[in-house]
Amino acid sequence: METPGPLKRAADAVIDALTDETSRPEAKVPGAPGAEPPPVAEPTEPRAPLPPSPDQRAPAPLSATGRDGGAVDDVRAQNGGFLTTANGTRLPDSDHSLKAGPRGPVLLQDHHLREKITHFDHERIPERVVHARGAAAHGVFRGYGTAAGVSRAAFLAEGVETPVFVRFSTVLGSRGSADTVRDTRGFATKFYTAEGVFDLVGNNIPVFFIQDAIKFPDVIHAGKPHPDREIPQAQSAHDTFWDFVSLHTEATHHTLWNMSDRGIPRSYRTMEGFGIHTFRLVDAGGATTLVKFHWKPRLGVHSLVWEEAQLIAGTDPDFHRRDLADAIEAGAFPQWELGIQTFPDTAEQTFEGIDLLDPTKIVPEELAPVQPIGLMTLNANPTNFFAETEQVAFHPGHLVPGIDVTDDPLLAGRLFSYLDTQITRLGGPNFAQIPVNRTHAPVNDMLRDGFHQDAVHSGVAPYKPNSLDGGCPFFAGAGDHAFIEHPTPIAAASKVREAPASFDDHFSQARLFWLSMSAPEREHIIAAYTFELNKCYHQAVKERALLALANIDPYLCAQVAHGLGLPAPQASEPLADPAPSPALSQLGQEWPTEGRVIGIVADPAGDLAQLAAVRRAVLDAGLVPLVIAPTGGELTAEGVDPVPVRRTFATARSTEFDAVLLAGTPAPGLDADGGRDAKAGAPGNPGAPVDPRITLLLAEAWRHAKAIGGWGTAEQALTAAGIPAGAPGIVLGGVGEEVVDRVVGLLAAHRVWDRFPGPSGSAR
Ligand code: HDE
Repeated sequence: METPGPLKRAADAVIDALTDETSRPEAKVPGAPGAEPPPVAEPTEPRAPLPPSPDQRAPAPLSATGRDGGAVDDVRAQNGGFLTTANGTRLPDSDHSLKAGPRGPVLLQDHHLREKITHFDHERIPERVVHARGAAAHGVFRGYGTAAGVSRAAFLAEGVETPVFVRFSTVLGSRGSADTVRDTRGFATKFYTAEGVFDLVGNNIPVFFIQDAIKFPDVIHAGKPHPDREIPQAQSAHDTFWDFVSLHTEATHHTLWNMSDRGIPRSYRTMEGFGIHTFRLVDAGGATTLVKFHWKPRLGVHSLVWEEAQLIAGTDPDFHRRDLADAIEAGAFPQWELGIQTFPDTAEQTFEGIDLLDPTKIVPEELAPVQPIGLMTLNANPTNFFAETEQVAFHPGHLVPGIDVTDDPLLAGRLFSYLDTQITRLGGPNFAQIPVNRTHAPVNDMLRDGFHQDAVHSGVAPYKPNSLDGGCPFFAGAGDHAFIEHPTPIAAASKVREAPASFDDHFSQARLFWLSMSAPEREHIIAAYTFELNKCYHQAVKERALLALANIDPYLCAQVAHGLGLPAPQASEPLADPAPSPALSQLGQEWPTEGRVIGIVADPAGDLAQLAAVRRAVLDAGLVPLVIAPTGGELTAEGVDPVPVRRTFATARSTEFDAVLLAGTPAPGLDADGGRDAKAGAPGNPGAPVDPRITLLLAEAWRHAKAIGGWGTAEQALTAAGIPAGAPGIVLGGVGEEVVDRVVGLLAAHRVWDRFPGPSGSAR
């Protein structure tokens, strides 16, 4: 199991492109489409297709049965310089149907027209019933070897590098919905191991709404748009969702996580991932350990604030997918450590009184620390969204020797569902042969035929036992890397439709989560519940939702009740008294900042040499600088390299930036009139000393607790936006590069939390 060549080649290509700033000086500012800059005039000289961008990679060029035939990476890409039919016949024209004379009629014999239109008519496949909206990346997982004592899985051994494909997603929205909605996020990883594919199909929240898979259609029907008007899209802020979760109180813990900042991540790169269920690891000697899987982002856990999330849903609905692709293109490869919490595999399957088969429960990290077992680096973007991100098919039943499942009733249903759903979505039973789904291990499966069969099977005996094909294929034993289900004992029982009594505790861990939050995080939770429930029409639904809150915390309940204009009910059962888990809070540490975006507001009349130096300092710190100026193009001055403008005052919005720098105070641009750009204020606005779009940008950055830096005349712009120069997270200085240093330092804590005082005035 050596590092496959394509992984390193792709990573090297990105790094070369980044370091070769003579050929692509703007390579560190991501987002340009295409592998090379296009000419203004339409190219007419036939040439081979352009290569993919250096940041992109396609699935490994293996056969449908997992064989490496030494094919080149782009063996499946478009080929040849001329337009052809699907069968490779060259075409002279694709703009005119074949007609009887220029005015028609169109002739039925036009096979090119029919092929083009027919294929187009069938371009769509059903979107996923849940998790339809997503984005993905290629990468590599490197085992630390620290799991060797608990699992025989070969890919977890020290130094083994395994290619991975990861798809992040929202749950409720359709394929075209906005990225930043309040929702749980999917975090699904396909490991192409030498022992077969292992899929870890997890979420960014460690608990689930329901304890039994049979209720999954119910919770999803409640969360999806109402069946009569098909609204609202990608939202939980509506009556059917709250009707269900308030009647079904086992959803309380997950709902609380959704209403917390975890429901609106800043980036896929800043999300934790969780396997949720307890899994059973098996070591080389057959000994078992129960575990929960965790992905820990190297950049820390970081979220949006709700107003940002709402603004972005309008200004950049692709915010998360853009962020992931841009970071990888810029060489800021996101990384996560895979970790496990381990528990003895006892007959009770509990740990410290927590039922390990109940997927609405966590085990606090303070009770069972997360032990790192490997590092995942996402280092290449997909080459084709449909072929890879849309067609990838995950399945919790894709297991490898050393990783087995437990009897969590939620997991049991998933082991059926994921295989089943692909048959409709991907049009038949052969989806494992789609390039992105192909295993990197040899396949000899005796499964035959079916729609879209890509393998060309040989032999005459796809059955066992046989003698006609020499008895092949043969059964594998434990020594041949076979997946052998662990013979877990099952206690004598009767058939019942019941849950264990421990599954009845619906509130104690919701309270644990609440008590673990800092003051600003609690305020965000109160605001989220108040927002969502105020969007409901039915009084009964709101009253019922308040009953669940009363069982979490009286302050939370009273504040939300106040916002709804309703009385706060009393708890229906005694409040639990759990020890808080500090690991659940997003505050209190510092994290790396690479790949974060800094907006630099340029004053075209200001010191451009200093602006260019600041831009360079931001790049050197591994962040992405986007210069904002009154118009597009370049800012030029005698003796200074031209500074490319990436956003104008009309197109920039604060939500795109993690921090803002002010290179002085820009006067209003020519278009700073509400008649043309409503952001500038009322039409006919006589104008101010500062462009009003910049005042708005600063005011938003201020209330979203972002660091703001400036030099030269910058203080004037701050004053216009009502921001005190000495306030937390405001950095003014004489030298731009020093300001950059201090602003990047502030970004390490993600936000300037002191700007979110709790009602008591304390920020924490
Ligand atoms: Fe899924 N889920 N799920 N789910 N799920 C699907 O499979 C399902 C659950 C998760 O990027 C579907 O291929 C049932 C928990 C992710 O392609 C479907 C139940 C967790 C993704 C399905 C659950 C997840 C899915 C839809 C209740 C976290 C996206 C399309 C027992 C541990 C994967 C598809 C991707 C997708 C069924 C609950 C995570 C219908 C029946 C719990 C990340 O098969």
